[in-house]
Amino acid sequence: MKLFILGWLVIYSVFLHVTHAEAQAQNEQRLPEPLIQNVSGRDTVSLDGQWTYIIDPYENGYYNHRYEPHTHGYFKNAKMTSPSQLLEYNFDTADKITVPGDWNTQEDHLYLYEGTVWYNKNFTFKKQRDQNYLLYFGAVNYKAIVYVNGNKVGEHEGGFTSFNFDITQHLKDGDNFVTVKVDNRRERDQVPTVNTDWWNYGGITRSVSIVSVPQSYLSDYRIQLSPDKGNTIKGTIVLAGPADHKGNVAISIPELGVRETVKVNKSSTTTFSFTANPALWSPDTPKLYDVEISYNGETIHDRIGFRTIETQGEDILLNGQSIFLKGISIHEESPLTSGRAWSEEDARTLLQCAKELGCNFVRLAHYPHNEHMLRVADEMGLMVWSEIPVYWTVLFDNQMVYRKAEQQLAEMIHRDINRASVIMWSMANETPSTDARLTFISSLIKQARQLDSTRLITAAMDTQSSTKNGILIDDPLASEVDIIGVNSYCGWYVSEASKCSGLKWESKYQKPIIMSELGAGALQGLHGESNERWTEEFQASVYIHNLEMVDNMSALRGLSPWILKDFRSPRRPLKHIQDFWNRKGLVSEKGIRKKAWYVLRDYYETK
Ligand code: GCB
Repeated sequence: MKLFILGWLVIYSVFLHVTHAEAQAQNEQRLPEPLIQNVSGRDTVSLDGQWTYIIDPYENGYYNHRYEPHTHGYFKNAKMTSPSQLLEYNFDTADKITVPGDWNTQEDHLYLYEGTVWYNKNFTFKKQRDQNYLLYFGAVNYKAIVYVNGNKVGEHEGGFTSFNFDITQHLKDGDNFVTVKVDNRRERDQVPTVNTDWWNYGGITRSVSIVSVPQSYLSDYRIQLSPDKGNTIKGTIVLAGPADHKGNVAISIPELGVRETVKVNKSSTTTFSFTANPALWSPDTPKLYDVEISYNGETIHDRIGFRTIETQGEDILLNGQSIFLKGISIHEESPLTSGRAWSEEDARTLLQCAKELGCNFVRLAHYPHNEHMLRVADEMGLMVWSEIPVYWTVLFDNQMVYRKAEQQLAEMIHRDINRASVIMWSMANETPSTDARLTFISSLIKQARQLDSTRLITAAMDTQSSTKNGILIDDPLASEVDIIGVNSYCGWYVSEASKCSGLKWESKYQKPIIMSELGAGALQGLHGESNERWTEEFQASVYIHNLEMVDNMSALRGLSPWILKDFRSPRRPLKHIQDFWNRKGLVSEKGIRKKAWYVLRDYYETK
């Protein structure tokens, strides 16, 4: 009997092993190809518009087929194990949804939905000989698994960064279909983790396109002013593709009389430098140059500004001159629809609003925003703080989580490396001061400096100590960054507004400080005394006293109060006041200015 049981145990464990191996092969993660630079300056076919979708809270379309590698999901025409599944889940009868766009604000029944939704798009295509095709997503929140004509082409995790897959072998002349499994469930081991103060908008939230490139193609480039030598432009070009790299890359900047040729060799990365005297980019003169880069039959157009940014003691120097950052924090939420912002019009409206406030700086919180925001900021002359969602309590002692954060950091830096507006990369927001967190964020900083040594590093911290007279900045993380970001809610979460003006701030570190958050909530249109919470007067009073307070901080070189516009947040349920909106906006969700708007605008006029 004992032998019999043992025999079964052996057989069962072999079975388990095989099943596990099959599942692993099946789930094999195909990671995106290296991110392609400047999609909007290339030859593309847009897949934006109407897609069909199926809501799948139980992941039926995925897990029912999890052991058959080629029959994932609900695709029409795919070989299915169960015909009944095919009948029930045919995309032909499915409803339509717009891409780009979050699902929450498009369909009432998806307002609070968190889970899987399958997206499908049918399209016709004509392939050109000797071209390669990359399927590019601006962003999908949070996890995407992508199929072309029923074949899995890859997956991506992280809701705010771009990714692309080479789909050349799966794309056909004539009818094609792309299917995407989108899952926005919050999990403890994600970046961000389960707890945030913003809406978890799900869906294909940014544009989708097919980019056509030659067999050997220019996948990435960076062109910028050398930080140490004023009249030198330097850069890197990165080639990719199945064919051999040979020939020249031509770089021209007609307005500067630049026509350079860079010889490529078999290796994929080449650096170059040349002399030029560009007019420098700054908020007052946001000069951008047309840049043309050609290689192997492809010509890419870009508009690039040239400037330097550095710190010296407690100063931030833009083009060698000390500058004060008059900023505001912004969430990527549309001023037009109150859903996730993605369009150029959204970007123009949000950033124009910041300009009218008197800003020369914006903090794009709390994750990388869509590319329009950076390109419009370049054009309008707004300096940018760009950040990854290492927010609150991500699992700092988990290596997988670290890799996720590092991946998002690399994707953020890659995409926006040529934007003059971006002057600093932020690693984290309000993280608890522990050893694990210090190791985690210090490693991110090291990585960021390796990827881009030309920009400043920051992090927003709320971990200061109290002293007899006020507050001491002593978080060890502050010693790792170039600019110390401080979030402080004097008069709202702590203390009373009138007591804030007298608070004395000290810092252990000789570095520039940005007050990266301050603020208070107010329901636009609600009026009362300045000590009545939720009134516009209360919010204005908090601003008045906090601005007096920051004026006494000797190392203060900028601020980005919280926040431009009221934004949706499930953490804000207070009936008739919040109704799931964080009310700390200087304008309401409809764009109506509150009293505090004018307080900050007047303050910036004097700066
Ligand atoms: C913070 C967070 C921000 C919140 C804000 C608030 O400190 O960084 O994400 O939305 O406070 O309104 O409480």
